Amino acid sequence: MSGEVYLVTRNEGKLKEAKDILAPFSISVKSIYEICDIGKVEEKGENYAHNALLKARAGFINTGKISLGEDSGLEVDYLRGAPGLYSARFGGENVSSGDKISLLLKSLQGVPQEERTARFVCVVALVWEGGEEIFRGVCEGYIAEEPRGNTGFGYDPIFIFPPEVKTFAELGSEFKNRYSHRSRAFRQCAEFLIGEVFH
Ligand code: ITT
Repeated sequence: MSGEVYLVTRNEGKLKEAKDILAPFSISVKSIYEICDIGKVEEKGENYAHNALLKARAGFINTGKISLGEDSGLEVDYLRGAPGLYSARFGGENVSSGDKISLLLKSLQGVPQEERTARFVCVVALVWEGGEEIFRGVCEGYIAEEPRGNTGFGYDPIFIFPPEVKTFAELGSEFKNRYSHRSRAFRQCAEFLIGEVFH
């Protein structure tokens, strides 16, 4: 491995994807919670970048390790960008992914395909002794009429990737990790780490 970074997340789906995306760069990703219980980082920011930075800074301040924070969300155009920044809390705290999906589909009932456009956004913040950097990835698609597929996490069963006309949950992790918002953000981060951070 060329280096090791710590991701500040409690989301197992994100952690697994980050590990798989960075493995080909020989970068090992571990959860910060494996080495330090830094508690829950409040997402008080007004945008993805701010929230991602709050997480990464909490990791670095508590451990001194190269820390990554990631904030992501699903923006649905018909809902004027909702749930967006509040994707994890859509419908309330502790609502299951299945219930979030049902709620989202209900708010799009009867809306035709051309108005169901949406995008996944992922912002990764890197904090290390040399400074702070931000990387952003976007994946455009649209929202399915009903859930399909059983891989991935969160909204994957209702997010259709247009070139394949299949949901991320149908396409599987290998495919998703090639084209997703998270893949786009983390790969930029990997290139920066290799070029500027690891010595
Ligand atoms: P951490 O803050 O601990 O990292 P979280 O799940 O609370 O975990 P976010 O605040 O960034 O993370 O919320 C992002 C939510 O957006 C996430 O819980 C999913 O519901 C959704 N989401 C983000 N990326 C996704 C993806 O690749 N597939 C499906 N849903 C995704």
